[in-house]
Amino acid sequence: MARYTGLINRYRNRLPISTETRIISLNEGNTPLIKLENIPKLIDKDVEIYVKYEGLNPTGSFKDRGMTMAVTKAVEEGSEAIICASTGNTSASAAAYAVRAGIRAFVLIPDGKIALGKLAQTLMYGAEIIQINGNFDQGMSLVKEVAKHAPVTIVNSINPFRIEGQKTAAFEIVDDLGDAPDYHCLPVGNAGNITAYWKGYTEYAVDKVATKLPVMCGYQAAGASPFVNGAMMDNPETVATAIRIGRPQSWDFAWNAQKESGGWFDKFTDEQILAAQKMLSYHEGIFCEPASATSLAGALHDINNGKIKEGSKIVCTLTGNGLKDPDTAISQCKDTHPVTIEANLDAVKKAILDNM
Ligand code: AN7
Repeated sequence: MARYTGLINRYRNRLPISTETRIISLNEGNTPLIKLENIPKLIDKDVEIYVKYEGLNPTGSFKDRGMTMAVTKAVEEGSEAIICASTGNTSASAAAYAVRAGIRAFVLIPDGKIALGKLAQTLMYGAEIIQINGNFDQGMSLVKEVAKHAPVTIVNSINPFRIEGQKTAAFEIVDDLGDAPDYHCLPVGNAGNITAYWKGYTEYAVDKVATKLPVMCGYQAAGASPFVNGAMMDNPETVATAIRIGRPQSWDFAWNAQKESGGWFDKFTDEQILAAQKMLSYHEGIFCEPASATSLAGALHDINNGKIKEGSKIVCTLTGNGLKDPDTAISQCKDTHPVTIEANLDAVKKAILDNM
């Protein structure tokens, strides 16, 4: 058994890899599946909710699962540069894995619309950052065009190896729970992740590792909700910049996951998304970025209205770490200003006793 070095080694018999392949890894995957203890009591419902905390991947998001595979295969095929369009997390992940591999990374990002932490990472990993006066969808179409004219491998989720890597999140959940959950809730932007989870759950069911398949619930931001509208859209807008996407690349795959699983799409306002983000940090000690909280916002909504049945086991994917977007977090806590006091015992004692 090879020394454990990330998800490719763990699941190598289910991935398109050979014994000769040089694996580009940062020990991604194996993220915690955390059972919520306080929120089910707060909502007074008989449900088991688990969160798959993908913010603990090496660059702080689920993108690392797909990137270890995509960059491994790009290097195997002799590629010397990768490229992606990104709302932030893909660019950070691509940049890190490119460094690891010793190849170049070019990333197109919407100017001023990516969270601070993601920009900081991408700069520190030394990627070639190309900011465009446009949104993710425009960046994506430019990337597809330019890849025809320059020797660069696209590592967005239209690269099938991205989906292969990301399907391992479903394997880990089944391996942890002993079977598939009843419902799987996740935020949907480009829809690569919902596609990947469905592929993973399906493969495990076909091989009888799992006895059932979950109902897939895809949740979007109200201002960026092409699946809920049933049509692609221009000018998507949401505070959850990670999912500020109007023209999802995995359109057909995601509809397939919804139909085959008997699931659904729904949308939530920025206020609802931020309330779910705060609830999770405030009541469970789990800090995710705004887009990620869309999965919990949706789950709670559908538990309340009975679409998700009581007695069920639900998994929500928390796609990215809360530290990715400090600006949005701090602006939500305007009413909880830290106190500043004199540096002496009496003042500290008073500050504590006044608050007990
Ligand atoms: C935190 O980084 O598209 O539905 O360019 O960063 O698979 O696109 C990010 C997407 C959810 C949506 N949560 O996943 C990018 C990018 C977070 C994300 C999504 C993203 P998909």
